[in-house]
Formats: sequence, C-alpha cells, structure tokens
Amino acid sequence: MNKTEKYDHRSIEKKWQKKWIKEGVYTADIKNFSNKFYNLFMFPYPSAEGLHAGHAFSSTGSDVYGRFMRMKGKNVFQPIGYDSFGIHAENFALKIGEHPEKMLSRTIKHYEDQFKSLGHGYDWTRTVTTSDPSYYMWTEWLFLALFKAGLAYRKKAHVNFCPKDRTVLADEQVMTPKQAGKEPKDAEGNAVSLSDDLRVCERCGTVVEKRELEQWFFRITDYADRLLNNLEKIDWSQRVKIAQREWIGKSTGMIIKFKTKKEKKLEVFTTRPDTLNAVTFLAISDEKLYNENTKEKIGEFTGEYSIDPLSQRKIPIWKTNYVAPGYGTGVIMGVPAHDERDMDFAKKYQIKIINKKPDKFLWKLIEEKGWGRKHTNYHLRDWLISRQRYWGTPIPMIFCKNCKRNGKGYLGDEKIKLIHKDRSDWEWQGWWPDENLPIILPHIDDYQPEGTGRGPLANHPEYFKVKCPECGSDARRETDVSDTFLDSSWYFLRYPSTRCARSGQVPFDPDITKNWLPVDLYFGGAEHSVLHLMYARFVWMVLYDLGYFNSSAKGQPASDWEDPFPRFFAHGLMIKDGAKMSKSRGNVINPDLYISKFGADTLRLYTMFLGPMDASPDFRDSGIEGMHRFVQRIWNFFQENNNIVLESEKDSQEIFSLMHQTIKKVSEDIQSFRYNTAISTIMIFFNLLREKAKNKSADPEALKTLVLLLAPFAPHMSEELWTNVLKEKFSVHNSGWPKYNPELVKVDQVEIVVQVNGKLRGQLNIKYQVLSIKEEIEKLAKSDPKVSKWLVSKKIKKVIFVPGKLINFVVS
Ligand code: ANZ
Ligand code: ZN
Repeated sequence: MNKTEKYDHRSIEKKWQKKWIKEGVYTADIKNFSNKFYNLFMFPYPSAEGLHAGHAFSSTGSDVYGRFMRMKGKNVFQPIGYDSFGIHAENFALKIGEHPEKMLSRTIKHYEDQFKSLGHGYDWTRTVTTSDPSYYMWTEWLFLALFKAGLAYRKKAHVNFCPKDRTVLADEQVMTPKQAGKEPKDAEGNAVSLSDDLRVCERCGTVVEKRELEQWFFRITDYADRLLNNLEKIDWSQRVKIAQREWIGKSTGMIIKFKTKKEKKLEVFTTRPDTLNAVTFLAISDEKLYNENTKEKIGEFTGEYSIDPLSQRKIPIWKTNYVAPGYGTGVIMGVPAHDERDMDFAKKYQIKIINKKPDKFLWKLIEEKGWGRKHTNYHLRDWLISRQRYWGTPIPMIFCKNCKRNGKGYLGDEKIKLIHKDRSDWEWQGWWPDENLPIILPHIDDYQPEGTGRGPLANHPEYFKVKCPECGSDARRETDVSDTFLDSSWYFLRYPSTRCARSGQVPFDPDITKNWLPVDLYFGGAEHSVLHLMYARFVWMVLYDLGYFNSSAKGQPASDWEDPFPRFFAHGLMIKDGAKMSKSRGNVINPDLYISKFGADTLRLYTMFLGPMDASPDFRDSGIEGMHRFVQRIWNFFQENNNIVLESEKDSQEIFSLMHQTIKKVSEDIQSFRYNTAISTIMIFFNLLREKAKNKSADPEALKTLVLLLAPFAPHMSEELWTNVLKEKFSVHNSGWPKYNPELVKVDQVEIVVQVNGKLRGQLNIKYQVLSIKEEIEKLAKSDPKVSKWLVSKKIKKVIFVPGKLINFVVS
C-alpha cells in the first residue's frame, strides 16, 4: 500500500473552479428550456467588505439543490448578482467615508471571488448589478410602467422618517427592535430603553419619527386581495405565508353610521356588527394621543353624544389613544362587553357598560335599514417608494409649473392599459414621465443625506434643471430616488435575458421569459417576508396584467403565472456560539479564513451538516475540524484502495443493500432540505465501505455511487475523485444522479451497539430511515429493558453517537 498524501485542497479547488468556468459546466443552455430548472438564490446587498459565514451557509444550501437537480438531468439556470443600489450599500459607504461607487467596485469583486471560492455553480455569464445603468434604466422603465398604468401617485401623508438615515421609509421597513434584530437608538446613536411601542428603522435600528411629507406611492393595495388569495396556490414556508397574510390583514365587517347632535354623522368600522346592541361609547382617534402598542388607555370626553340607530340611546363620544388614525374610519364603537380594550377603557373612565348577547341577525338588519354597509378593510398600505437619498434609481418624473397652472399633466397613453383609473386622489397636474432613459445618476461628492426632506440631488441644478417635455418651459426633475426594494422587485426577470440580442431594447425578452419563468425554486431569508417577497409579487402581477409576459409566439400567458415564485424555501439564520451573528456583537465569521485553512468542501459539508436548512445552526470551530478529518479520510480511502477499485471482486450483498438504501435516503433528504441527515447517511455508507475494503471487497459501482452522492456537498473533491482517480468522464456534476433498486431497499434493518460507559449493554435493530437520527436512537436505546437497567438512578453526562454503529451513554 502506498503512503497516502495529504489532500491539497488549495490547488485542487482552484483547479476545478477554473476548469468549470472554462468548460461552461454551469452555463445554462437558455435556448433549451424543455427541461429547465430556474434555481434562484436571493442576491446579496454588498453592505460590507464581503460575505460572512451566514451567506456561505445559505448560498451553499441553494447550490446543493441546484447541483442535485442538474445531476437529476435538469437544465439548471443558477444566476447570481448584486443588489448594490440603495440604502444598504450606501450606509456602508457613508460609514467608511468612501463614495459608494468606489466602495462597490472593490466589494463586489470580493463578493464574486468569495462565491467562486465556495465552488458555487453559478452561471457567471449572466449576472446583474442593480446600480449598473444597463440594469437601472429598466428599473426606471418599471417606475414609468406603473405610473402609466395609474399605479404610481404622489400624496402628502404622515410617513415614517428615520432621523439617522435621513429619509422616509415604507411601512414594511419600520418594525420592532426585535424584528429588526437591532438595539434601539436615537438619532445621535445613543441607546434608547426598550418599550413595547418602539418602532425602529429596519436598516439602522433608529427610532422613527412621523413627518408630513409629499411622497411617491405605488398602489399595492389595489392588489391586496390577489396577493392574499394567491397564497393558497403557492408552495412556500408556512411562516412566510402567515407573515404575508397578517401583513395584508384583511378584515370584513361593516361601516355603521351614528348620528350626532350637530346633524353630522360619525362612521365606525367594525368587524362585529352583531354587537351593535351592546355599544357603550364611540371613540375617535387622535393623531397626537395615538400610540400603536399602548397598554395604558388614555381618553378625553368630547362632551358630545351620538345616537345609536338600533335603540336611539345617547352614546358618549370620546377621543382615545388606542384608535389608529389610518385604519378603517378612525372611529370605533366601543363594546366593553365583548372587547377587552374597550373594557379597559370603560372601566378606567367609569363609562356605564351595557351587557347584551351578540345577535347575528344584526348584520342583516343594519343593511336593510340602511344604517350601514358591508366593508372590507386591509392593514396593507400603499408602498412608499421615494427616498431622500443619493444612491438609488432616479425617479424618471418631471414637474412643470407652467403645465400645472394650465391644468395639464400626463393623462395616459392609448397603448397602455390603465389599471387604476381614478385620478381624483392626487395632484397629477404638472407631472410628466421622462422617456429619455436611462436617466444617469450623476457622480456627486456631496452625497450625504441632509434630512431636510429633500435628497442630495436637490443641491444639483445640473441634474434637476430640465425642460418640460410637453411645453418646453423650465421644469424640475424629481430629485428623490427609488426605494431599493424596487431594484430587487424584478431582478430575476432580468437574469435570463441579460445576454439576449434584445437586452438593450427590453428589460426582459418575452420569449425567454415565457420559457424560463416562473422561478422553480427560490431560496432565501424569511426576514424579507413582507418586504421583498411582497413587493416582487406585486410588481410581477402588474406586469402580468399589463401583458408583458405574453410571448409573441405563444399568445396568452399560462394561468399559473400569476406569481413569480411558486416555490419558496426560507432558510434559517446562522448563529455563533449561541448568539446571533452580527457586526455589533463582533462575532461575524469571515468564510475566507476557513476556506483557505480547510477548503471550501469542508466548509460546505460542515455548514450543511449542522442541522436542517430551516434551523438556526451554530458555527463552532471544533466542528469544522472534525469535518476536515472526514474529508481527509475519504481522500485517504481512495488513495489506499486504488487497486481494489481496478480489480474488483464479487458484489457484496451487504454493500449493495446499503448502497441502494443510501441513494434513496440521500435523495429524499436533499429534496426536503435535510442536508444534515443526507450527509450522515453518506458517512454511514462510507464507514461500511472502509470496513469491507479491509477484505478487499470494494466495488467500482459502490465507489462511484459514493462520489456521486458527495458531489453536491463537496463538489471539488468529488470532481477530482471522479475524473482523476476513478477516471470517469468530466464532469461529475453533469453525470447522472444514481438510481436505487426498490427491491434492494427492502432489507432495512441495521444493528446498532448500545454501550454504557463503554461497556456493551445491548443491541438494537434499527430501521434504515432513522439510522442517522441521534434523538430517535437515544430514545429507543433508553427504552430497551436490557439497557435501561444500567441507567436507573444514574446521571447521563454525555451521549456519544456514531451514526450506523453505536451509541454510548456516559453516566455517573
Ligand atoms: C366593535 C367590536 C366588538 C369590535 C367586539 C371588535 C370586537 P381588525 O380585525 O383588526 O380589522 N377597530 C376598528 N377601527 C379601528 C382603529 N382605527 N383602531 C383600533 N381599532 C379599531 O379589527 C377590527 C375591530 O377593531 C373593529 O371591530 C373595531 O372594534 C376595532 F366584540 O367593533 B370592533
Ligand atoms: Zn410644461
């Protein structure tokens, strides 16, 4: 036997990475779509110098699946890009005092090198960078598409303003400190003590203010019902669906009119018209008093009364802090008998409580008598799209005073469908779309946000001074830029079209889009549940309604095209030594160090082994060393058994039965994102091969299978073993995924040794399916009477588990 060499991950990994790109192993055949699999990973925003281990974990999770599908014979398209426009990247640039453009040219390169060094199978010929004019001119186009469809409007509103980022934020970008994963701060960066009603900026954790400003909005509320109903049709992680459902917050009820003394009427929104008989007071919202998460109810009696239509009783009218100004009608009917909040309030202010049973018949009666009408209310608000920042997609709109004076403004285009026809709720006069795209974001040096309610571009007349496209007089370009979530709302549409002949003329080619979309698997973080994932669905539905997905060749779009991501998997978030990985804690892991020390394959195997993909794995140095030894053992095994491979003897029944079971289990586990048990199943199979090799009974078939199963997890070493050791045809990643024989899978019992303090105390026959699940085997062992008598009144200090072999209870 030859002395084995140490596995040289540095040269072997680099060698294959180069060769894969040179040979186009992962370059999708865009013309051949019959067997397509669009494997999408949420592209990162370069808001740091590079990727951290959490990205390595999640992107590997997506890559494993793509590789598996490719080996299953799919024509996989797996692109990557950079969400480089917007506040995420810009805040980092501001922090390090470098112009975003300069910062990004360095960091994007680093991100790319990191993705490559992880060995991911991306199609590097089709990437997008959202801050590149060849991309953002189409984001501008998208703004105009929505505007022309009547879905973009300007309005003065009470909006959330982040005093630190000095810009307004959409409702979705304001949350509790816990949801944002941030410690709450004031504008100067000082810590603010936690309380229930705190709402902070998603990006920086600063407590937001309310300001009244005129802003651009998208009418996402027009799509509320469709966004809600389509959730039933898509295969998404439950928690993300629930978050969207709650965010849309549909409630059906009635608006009921109450007469007041001054011959006016007050309208209330209620989901419980059946409790009208027990109404005790009316409560009006008060902008100044209002507090979203208040526990203590505060009120002020107005001195006025209204008349309950049902009983003609006099009902006192109060102002309170717990009725939201922007929700329903901003007025409620207080029913203490059936509503806890109303009860708290009535008790505190000693309002006489009326107690009556709810009456379903009231729904009908109220309608018949004309006291009220059915009404559906939503929590979802329109999407605030403008930002008073520099680093973003220009808003391609021009305002002309002269036209406004003459009552003129854009009123539609015959060729474009007007989805929202009513223009009565905003001042459209004076506004015109700028069709000369791209509008290039100028390079300026005073890009710091000022917080004046206007963005840095407002200090640049060379940018905003333009002629009115209609009347030619002096006009002004919008100087706010778009929310970064507009950039990412359509990037997956751009990827497959980036290299097509018409990529300069259209945002996405209709034929390519028809063939490659929707996305087959979207893999990403759940933190975007009501942000990116809601916005992208909305934008998609609008484009769908505008007919952009109608292929010239194929006419109408297929009906299941109403959503861009029929399947979405939400991965978990990585933690480090028990705490969330974050820059402020200083426990962010740089994957580069581990890749150079142990190799990408070890890092990939290690992160995938930590637990199922939707759990929160804890990164520990000791674990990665163990995985490194496993990689080395596989390498050694192939080195030592070169001869056996070539002169294989007879089939071993045991090996074959385990091999087929392993194929089955690994395939099933990958499909359900349980990569951890897939890997431990491979480990068990490998252990058996090692044992049998001592008797010179290894078989090429079994060895090939081992390498194929390892390929999605350890793509470099698998390629080396496949091509150079087993002398099979390049590339292992295009070789077929092994199939199993159902007959051989039936033998499914494996013997496991049970020890207590290292002494043999029993044996268990374990079903193959649970062989690698520690908890399951621990339970079975403890309930075996032969074992349990050794555990009685002992303290279990440690459980040692060798998958497929033994379990040892260390007791004292
Ligand atoms: C009477 C009543 C009786 C109510 C009862 C509830 C229970 P959702 O499901 O969230 O839509 N409400 C209406 N407008 C409100 C506002 N602007 N701020 C705070 N609360 C408001 O809840 C609708 C219910 O919340 C409405 O039905 C109203 O109280 C209250 F046993 O009316 B209900
Ligand atoms: Zn004009």
